Amino acid sequence: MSLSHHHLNTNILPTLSATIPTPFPLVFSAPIVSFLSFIFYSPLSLPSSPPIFSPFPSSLPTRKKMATAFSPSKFAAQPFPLNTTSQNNPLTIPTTASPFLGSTRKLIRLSSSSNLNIRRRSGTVVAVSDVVKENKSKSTLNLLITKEEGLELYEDMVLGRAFEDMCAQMYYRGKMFGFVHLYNGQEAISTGFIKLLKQQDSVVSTYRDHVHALSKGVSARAVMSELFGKTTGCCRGQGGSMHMFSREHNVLGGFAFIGEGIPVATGAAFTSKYKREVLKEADCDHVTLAFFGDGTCNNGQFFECLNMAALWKLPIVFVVENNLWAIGMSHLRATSDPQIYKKGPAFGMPGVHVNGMDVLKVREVAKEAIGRARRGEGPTLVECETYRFRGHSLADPDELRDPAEKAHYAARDPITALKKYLIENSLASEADLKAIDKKIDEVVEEAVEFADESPVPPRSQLLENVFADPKGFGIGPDGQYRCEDPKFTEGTAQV
Ligand SMILES: Cc1ncc(C[n+]2csc(CCOP(=O)(O)OP(=O)(O)O)c2C)c(N)n1
Ligand SMILES: [Mg+2]
Repeated sequence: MSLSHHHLNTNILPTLSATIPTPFPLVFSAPIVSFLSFIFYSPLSLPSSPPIFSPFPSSLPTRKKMATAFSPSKFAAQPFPLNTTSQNNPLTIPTTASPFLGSTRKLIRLSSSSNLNIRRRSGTVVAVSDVVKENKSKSTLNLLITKEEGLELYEDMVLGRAFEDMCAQMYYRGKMFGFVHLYNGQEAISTGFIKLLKQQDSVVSTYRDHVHALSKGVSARAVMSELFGKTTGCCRGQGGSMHMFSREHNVLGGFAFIGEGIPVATGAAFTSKYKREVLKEADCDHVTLAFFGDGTCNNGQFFECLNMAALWKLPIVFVVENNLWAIGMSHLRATSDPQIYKKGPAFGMPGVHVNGMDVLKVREVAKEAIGRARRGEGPTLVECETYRFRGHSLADPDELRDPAEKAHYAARDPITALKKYLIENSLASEADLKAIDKKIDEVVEEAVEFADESPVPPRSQLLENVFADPKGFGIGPDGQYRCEDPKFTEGTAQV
């Protein structure tokens, strides 16, 4: 039976901590995290001055040429000689024209009135690049994917989109508390990468994590219930939107503090290598993917982890989801060299730029990078140029970004693009795709129904897993602190 969302009771979700005296900060409880997040995330705290779309109208450098193939092997073997110049560096690849950030160039010129001088690094770009060539051939022999693969990618992207469109509805109906950040528009990245992984491989995400969890196989029910704060959620309702976690699927967390997940991912990759090389578990070839945004790349943890990953040749792929904005801060305005992929070669690993609105191109690059990690050849930095179709979070009215820019990227919707490819290449019919849309609608409806009917966590769960030594903390079913119970002898933590 399909649930009519118009009839959902919007008042059944009390914020647990609101009714309970809390003598200590509940570091990991969803409401408090949400509160902290509010301080960080609130669009209300942004300066009220009009947005400056870009500070540098005409001073962008002449675009360099980019290489025509992703060729990480060029980076795998030899170290960079210290005295190598860009002329004689064997790793320097002549570059060809690329659409990189060029997509916004016109808009930048149009909308910018500021005239800041931007000092740019000169010299040849030392980087491999995207340009997984589009195959124009109609022959099925030369297609980038099989029919089955195409349908799987389509289904996963539609799941991500439909699931989150539903999240927006539920959020505005008061079913979710805290902040909720959607991934609309960026689905090609999650799908293009994660659908190539094995169960044992790990994924680390940010607060924009629902779709990564879904792509990795966490059920729509478990993710929706987590968003609803219910016991059936993948963190038993204790994590909420920004903290998806699944041990079974090796989703090692969504992280609310930017850059926080990158060291965790680096540690997971280190674990794989340690198991294989030190503990001699020969079949341990697990790969870790770390997803994070463009703004996060200006954070120190990014650089530290790139260094360690390259130094120890860890099986990790750093996937930058460059949606050109960090809340209301333009990437071009905040970053000394906006071409993030170029930072890979600075640490001795390949850096690749790819059109993140094209799932097939993302997938081709992902195959190379994941394969490289699995073969023990070390890390790769992949920058996916993308765009979020909604505000930073559902609390953001999204008034800062230029409508022309939004329209520009809306026309590149990755789902529409894949649909077109599948139909034009006779890999799927309209009817095939409609059937998938319908199936996903049902999955999402059912997930909402399930989440809505699931129980809220008991009060006693509120302080679980918060303190290293749980003795003395926790609230019993009677609402009293367990430590005040004379019979209290055991800890309260249960996982
Ligand atoms: C350490 C830290 N500093 C600041 C913030 C506040 N903050 C939340 S999101 C965000 C922008 C991140 O932008 P980006 O990395 O591009 O990711 P996107 O939201 O675009 O996916 C910032 C600065 C935070 N969460 N953590
Ligand atoms: Mg961003």
